Amino acid sequence: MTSIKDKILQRFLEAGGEPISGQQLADELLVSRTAIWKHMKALQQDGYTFDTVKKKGYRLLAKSNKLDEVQIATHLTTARYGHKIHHYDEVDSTQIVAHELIRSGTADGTVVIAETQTAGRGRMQRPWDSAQGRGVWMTIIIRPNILPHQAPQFTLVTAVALIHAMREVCQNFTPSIKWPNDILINGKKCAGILTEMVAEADRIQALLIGTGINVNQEQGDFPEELHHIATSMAIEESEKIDRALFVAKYLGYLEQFSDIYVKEGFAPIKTLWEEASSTIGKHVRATTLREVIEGEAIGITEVGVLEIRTATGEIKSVYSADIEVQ
Ligand code: BT5
Repeated sequence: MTSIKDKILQRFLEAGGEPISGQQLADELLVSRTAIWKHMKALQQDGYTFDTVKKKGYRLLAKSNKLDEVQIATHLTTARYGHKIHHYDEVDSTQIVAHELIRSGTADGTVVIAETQTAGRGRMQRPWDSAQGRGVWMTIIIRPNILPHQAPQFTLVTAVALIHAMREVCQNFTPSIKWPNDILINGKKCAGILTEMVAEADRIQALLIGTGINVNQEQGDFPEELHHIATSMAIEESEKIDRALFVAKYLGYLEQFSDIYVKEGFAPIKTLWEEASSTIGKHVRATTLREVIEGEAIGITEVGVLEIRTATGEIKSVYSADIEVQ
């Protein structure tokens, strides 16, 4: 975060509505008052509103509704995650942008975030609806020292981080995890996780953790086909959510739980996961690439694999599937 424009914005966010004079900014940042004025114009174009207080300077009246790096940084408590944020108004998919960044060797914890996606995707290239300015459509690139077969466990690590962030920011609902990659509120999908990796046979180069989180949509913002299956945090909380604050909390928990996982293994994550799961103990129908398995979801294993007891008493392990909870 080095540009003059970002530094000006940071000062106004810190000032909490108090006026700052143009001369003071120019002196602090070692630029001319004309330069300050130009950057303020650019901030206004980004959606920030200011007014002028006689003899005192400018005052920030309202923040932009965008998820820019500076707003997230004001709430960030992490050591690595989110220290570099690539923010876009529109991309095809944050996963695609992240893949390109990995090729150019980007740092652990780099985030790609977009106000909307034209080709957002879920697992198996299913489309992901990414309403403009309403959600958190983001990919974080991390470089944990783990083996390729451990990558799917990061979906569960991420789910636990999302649950903790939602609980911290919202009070009026209880989110739960549907194995493996959905966050539900009152039975409807509020977020989905897509974990991809760039790896050699025995070594992970990078994980790309994509999260689509419905934050501030109203019911009418969802396309017809999602009306009965999707919800947003704001719908369930009955209040709009500060997306930048939420992203910062989410990155904080994700870094904390990723570090625990890398140091101590899956066991501590498993405990947190089970406490937030709405799948275990339910009758489920799991559609895998090869078969459909029906029965009771009895738990996840020490490595995060779902176990289902079928009507004949046989216990089947499910590594990846779409789950219907009945
Ligand atoms: C997922 O896939 O749930 C993973 C979604 C990951 C999206 C993020 S956004 C940032 C990053 N960049 C990307 O391009 N992707 C990631 P899956 O389990 O396959 O679920 C997909 C299904 O969820 C679709 O077939 C729809 O039925 C439903 N769906 C689509 N958009 C939705 C939305 N906004 N809210 C709730 N459900 C949705």
